[in-house]
Amino acid sequence: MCQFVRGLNGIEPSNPDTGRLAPHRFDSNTGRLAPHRFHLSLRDALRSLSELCRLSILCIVCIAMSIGMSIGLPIRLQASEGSRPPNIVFILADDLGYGDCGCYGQTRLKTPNIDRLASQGLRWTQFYAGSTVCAPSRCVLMTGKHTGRCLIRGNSKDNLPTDEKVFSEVLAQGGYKCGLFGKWGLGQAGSSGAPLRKGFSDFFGYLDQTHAHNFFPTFLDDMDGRKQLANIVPNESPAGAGVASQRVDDATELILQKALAFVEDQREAPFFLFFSLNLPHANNEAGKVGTQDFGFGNYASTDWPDAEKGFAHLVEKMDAQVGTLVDRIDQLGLGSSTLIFFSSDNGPHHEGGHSDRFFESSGPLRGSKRDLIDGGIRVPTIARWTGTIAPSTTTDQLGSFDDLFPTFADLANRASDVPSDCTGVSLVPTLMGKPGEQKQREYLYWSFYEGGMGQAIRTRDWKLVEQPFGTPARLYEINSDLQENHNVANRFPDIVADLKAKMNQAYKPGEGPWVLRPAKK
Ligand SMILES: [Ca+2]
Repeated sequence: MCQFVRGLNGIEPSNPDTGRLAPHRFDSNTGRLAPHRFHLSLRDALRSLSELCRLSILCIVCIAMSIGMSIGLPIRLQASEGSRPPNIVFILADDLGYGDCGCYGQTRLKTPNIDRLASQGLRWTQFYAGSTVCAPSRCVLMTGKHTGRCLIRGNSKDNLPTDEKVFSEVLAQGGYKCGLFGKWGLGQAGSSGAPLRKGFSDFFGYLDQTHAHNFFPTFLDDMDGRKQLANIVPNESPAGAGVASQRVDDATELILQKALAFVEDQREAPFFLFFSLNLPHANNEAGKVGTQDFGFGNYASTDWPDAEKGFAHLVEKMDAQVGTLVDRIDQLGLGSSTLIFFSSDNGPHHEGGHSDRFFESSGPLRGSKRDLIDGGIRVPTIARWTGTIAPSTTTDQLGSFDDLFPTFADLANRASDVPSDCTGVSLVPTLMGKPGEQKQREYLYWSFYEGGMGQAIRTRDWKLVEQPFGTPARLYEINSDLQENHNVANRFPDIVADLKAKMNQAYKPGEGPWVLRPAKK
């Protein structure tokens, strides 16, 4: 299409040897149109007629595509078979609630960059994280298996084993250059789960998730091992957690700079960038001042408690980093060849002195991190792909982190590499604005192994929650009862029995501590 437009403008001469269009001249000897040539041979005439037909068809195609793009119709340009697959940028916030962003109804916390991303793309209203805490959510994301099947089902120092396939491996096998910048949490240094053994060629950040609590650590890891930073952290844990007494190197900014450099270095191969923020998570080791490592930013003059000013600035900092990354992608002219997917790994925290109620971080939902009601697991989620995903659109299509392995593999033309025990489905039809082609899952499922443990299941219309595990399950008409306040289990015993059967089907006991057990009385 570009060649045609350039030819029409006369910027680039046409040349039949290169297969480029010749809109001005049709003389195959010169490669130029000869409008005043009256004595054509039969062969020349047929060739000219053929060129005209080809030109007409391309004209129609170009006009149709231009009209489609101008009115925002989603057109699958990059993911079609045989074309170069899109770059994929996955931005993952840490503990960002469903109601923390302006585009999801927040009024006091300002998130202009995330809101802009939503205005340029598709905003999900019913997208779910893999779990209600960090590590299992990321395990679901990377392996495409929900927490009734995946290996790492709680915050731990477990390492993904060699034979546990993650989607970055599939993308790498498909020719993608994969970079991880930020928080990992699925494999310690030198282990089978380390990023470089999971498809990533580039890494800079935190391997251990408690290390990632610390915004000013004494070290970060990259491909070659530890990189010392100038911060001083008294009583630092072996993993690197703690509270800095001297803050010199802001890890979040160092990580952002590495991510930007990774994007700029990409010229040939398609790339996958996993920008895994540790914002707006609190520094839990800092206790009641765990949101205040960066001060208060533009919220310093508010009359809010310091913990809330600090939290607001963590969100502000996260949003600014998202904006910087997206702007760089656009400045490099990669907007139309890059899917940017933004989400959060679980619901809002109430740590570091912060209350998730202060800003109503769960929005219209109830609950927060560690809950299996929707406030703990339904997360803000946006997909932008300039020229392919229609701007300013929303979808109520159910989606979950285990859908992203098949989605990204599908985009990379590697759908056949999705493991047979993946519990998700490709969401590419939804991204492409073709809801009628979207395969629907029978249910989404979560199990949780902290405290009283629990499990939950979601279908299109229903949500069944058994938390603590072993207590009577509560049934909610989730679409009309977003707060999950009205337990209708007694009115619909057949629905409860059906969903309980599906829970039993979904859950298989895991290894080690990942076994559901009723709390001891
Ligand atoms: Ca988290």
